Amino acid sequence: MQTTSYEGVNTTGSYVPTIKTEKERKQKEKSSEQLERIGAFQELPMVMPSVDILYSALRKAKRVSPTKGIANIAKRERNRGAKQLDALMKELAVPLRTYLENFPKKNTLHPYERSLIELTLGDGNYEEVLGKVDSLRKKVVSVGKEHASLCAKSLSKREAEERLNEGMKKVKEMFNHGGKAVDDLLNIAKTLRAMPVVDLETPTLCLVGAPNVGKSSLVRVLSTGKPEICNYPFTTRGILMGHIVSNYQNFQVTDTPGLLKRCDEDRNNLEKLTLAVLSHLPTAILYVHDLSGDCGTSSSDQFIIYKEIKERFPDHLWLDVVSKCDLLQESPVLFITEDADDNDLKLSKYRKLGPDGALHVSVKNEVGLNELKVRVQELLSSQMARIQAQKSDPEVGEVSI
Ligand SMILES: Nc1nc2c(ncn2[C@@H]2O[C@H](COP(=O)(O)OP(=O)(O)O)[C@@H](O)[C@H]2O)c(=O)[nH]1
Ligand SMILES: [Mg+2]
Repeated sequence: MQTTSYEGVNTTGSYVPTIKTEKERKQKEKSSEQLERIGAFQELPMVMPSVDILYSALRKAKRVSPTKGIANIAKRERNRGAKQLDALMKELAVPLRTYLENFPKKNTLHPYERSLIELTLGDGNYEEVLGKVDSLRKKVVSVGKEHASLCAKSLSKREAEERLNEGMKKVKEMFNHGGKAVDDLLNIAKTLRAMPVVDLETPTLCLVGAPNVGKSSLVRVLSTGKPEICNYPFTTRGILMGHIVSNYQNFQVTDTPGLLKRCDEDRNNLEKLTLAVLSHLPTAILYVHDLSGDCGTSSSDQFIIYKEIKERFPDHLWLDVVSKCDLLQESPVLFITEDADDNDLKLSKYRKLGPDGALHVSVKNEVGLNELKVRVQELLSSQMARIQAQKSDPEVGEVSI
């Protein structure tokens, strides 16, 4: 079955109707299921420091008394010892099991959250720490059981006491030794919980482009209030997040860290964050081009990055903006590293005007800003229509530009 795309608002003049194949349709459906599932970081359990878990478990275990009615002192003592060791084992193992059950498996997370985990904690670290907590739990259970059963076999009061003390000591040592995994888990939860919250149902405009092209300045201009600074834990530079309120509708506008011309393997976490946002979140793109020579990335490099991103995200709603037009001169700026490339017509056109249909703006001289706001408004309204169509019926969510 093939579904023809719904014709959304065309903001760049480059609208091409697309035909969706069955496979693409299924992918879309999958992504609409995921639409509901973001927000796992805010639901992570509160993890107690390992020393607190240990001391609380020891305290509780020591309060356990022997079963009533055992007259024989030796029997009573070994009953007490076995019960206390069993209690200690449970008091330690149960919280660990609860954590393991409530920290989601990475493959069940929304792909955006999965990327954030990788960018923040490093590849494989999340699973590794959870694995260590699980092996600590298993050790607690086996060592606890072993000593409880040894204690239950004691022949005298004294032996039972000794076995109890020895068991307590062993479990304590082992927990002290492996407790770092629990503390690592606590820190992971803290870090992930502090991550900026993303709302998949609020249309978001993402500013994309090379560094210093004027993205943050435009976020400030487009925001109706004062933009907040979002801090992702792996970057010291905050990312601006603003809100646009119009006709009682609320939109978001956000910066992404600048992209440089290089291959994916060489990209730093900031660039990877930009790609994760574009790959996994339903955002509209406002692509910023600085052709004035002011940003430090040559026009030809910007053109290459632009073409790559455009090719990579063909389904995103898109608007091109040439920034800092107050600085633009008659003849385009050429970096020393660049060739004149007179034969490349597309590039020489890009150097002068940016991509076809790009809006020229200047934050400094307030040129083009009103038109930009109107165009952004249109873009976000189409984004809203997409989100709602996808939400109410994934089949109708076949929207593409
Ligand atoms: N002349 C001029 N400078 C601008 C304009 N917009 C931004 N800038 C300057 O360009 C630099 C980089 O801007 P910024 O918004 O931080 O860029 P970002 O790195 O893409 O977020 C800053 O020094 C801004 O003041 C503009 O319209 N005209
Ligand atoms: Mg910036």
